Amino acid sequence: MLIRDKITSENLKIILSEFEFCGCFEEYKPYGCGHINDTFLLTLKGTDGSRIDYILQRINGAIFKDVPSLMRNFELVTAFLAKKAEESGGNPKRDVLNLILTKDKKSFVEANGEYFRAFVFIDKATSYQSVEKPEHFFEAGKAFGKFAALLNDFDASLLYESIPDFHNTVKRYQNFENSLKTDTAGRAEHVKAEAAFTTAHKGITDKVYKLLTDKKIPLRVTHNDTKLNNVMIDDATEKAVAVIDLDTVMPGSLLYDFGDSIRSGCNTGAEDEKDLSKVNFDFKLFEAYAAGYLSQVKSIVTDMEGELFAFAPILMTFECGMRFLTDYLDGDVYFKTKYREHNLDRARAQYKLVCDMEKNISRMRSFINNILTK
Ligand code: ADP
Ligand code: GN1
Ligand code: MG
Repeated sequence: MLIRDKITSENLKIILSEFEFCGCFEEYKPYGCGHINDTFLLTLKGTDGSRIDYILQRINGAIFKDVPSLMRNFELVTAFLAKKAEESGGNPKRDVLNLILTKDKKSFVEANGEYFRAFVFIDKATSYQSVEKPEHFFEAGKAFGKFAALLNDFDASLLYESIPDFHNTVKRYQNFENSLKTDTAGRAEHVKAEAAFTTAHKGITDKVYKLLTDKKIPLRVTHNDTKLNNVMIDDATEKAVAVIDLDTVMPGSLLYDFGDSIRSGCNTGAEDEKDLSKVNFDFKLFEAYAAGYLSQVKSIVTDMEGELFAFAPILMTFECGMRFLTDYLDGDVYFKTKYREHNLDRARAQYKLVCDMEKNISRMRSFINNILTK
């Protein structure tokens, strides 16, 4: 999917007149490194001349087909978390993503077939692309763990499933096989090694999925997109502030959430690193995240989930690599890409990380067991 970094002047006018922003429009510019939505930093000038920033997002309509239902999820989850923050003496204005409503109290604006939403800009905080300090990653673990623990008593039946089968690795594997066979973009020939790697890992794809469908591990309300840049870290205190990017809050598994954070944070290289010698699994960072995450979810984790925490990063890294590879085969229709081989580079980096994680599974297992049995 191509990066779209402009808003038509007609739509901008609609956005500015409908959302309850404070101040006069100054400018907007593309912001952040998300792969899905078009995110902008919108700057207004207050009546006293002060600068007021907002996050404005054009929701990816190709992926999210029912925006009103998606935004209903946002409203429910943010209201629930804000109440929890208030009850525990936290700051709901900063600990939770805050939606800007429209003048008629809606959480999104439709303008000529495009959907927009806006958030209070979380100031003096950073969303990191890679871990700069283990302490940050420990804090990210705590934040995503707390998120799951808080949502443990959220009624899952209230939620619309924004992307069905999101972490259904069995289905994701079938999609890969179909894309390889169909070869829409004529790229199958260039991915022989990656396709062989994928096929060789078919056996791991039903492990967690089957336990979930057999109800041997619980289906919970989870975030489902727990990569490092979906949590904001306060610049002064270096503690996590809010968990963001709530598009995929749906029924899921703690294993998916834990695994995806390890995938994104324990990579010594970038997600799209071309030089695979730079892509390795950082065990120290694994320890930091696991300690933070498990400190928050320990009391709700079942024995079987506990046993699978060391496998989850392998599964989620494999899933992500397979998704990038599938999108490459499909002609880059899902993830935003900056150049032709971008999804393939991403897939290769994920698969290199899978190999390195596989070598570390026993170490991961004993670290997790130590925490869970203490
Ligand atoms: P995507 O689904 O495309 O990943 P996100 O909701 O994660 O979109 O937003 C993309 C990026 O924008 C984030 O990684 C973060 O850097 C930034 N961002 C999103 N919401 C906020 C916010 N409320 N305050 C500050 N930065 C934000
Ligand atoms: C996407 O939206 P973003 O950039 O935080 C994707 C995740 C992938 C991730 C890989 C809704 O996350 O599932 O793991 O890219 N989100 C969606 O970087 O598909
Ligand atoms: Mg994001």
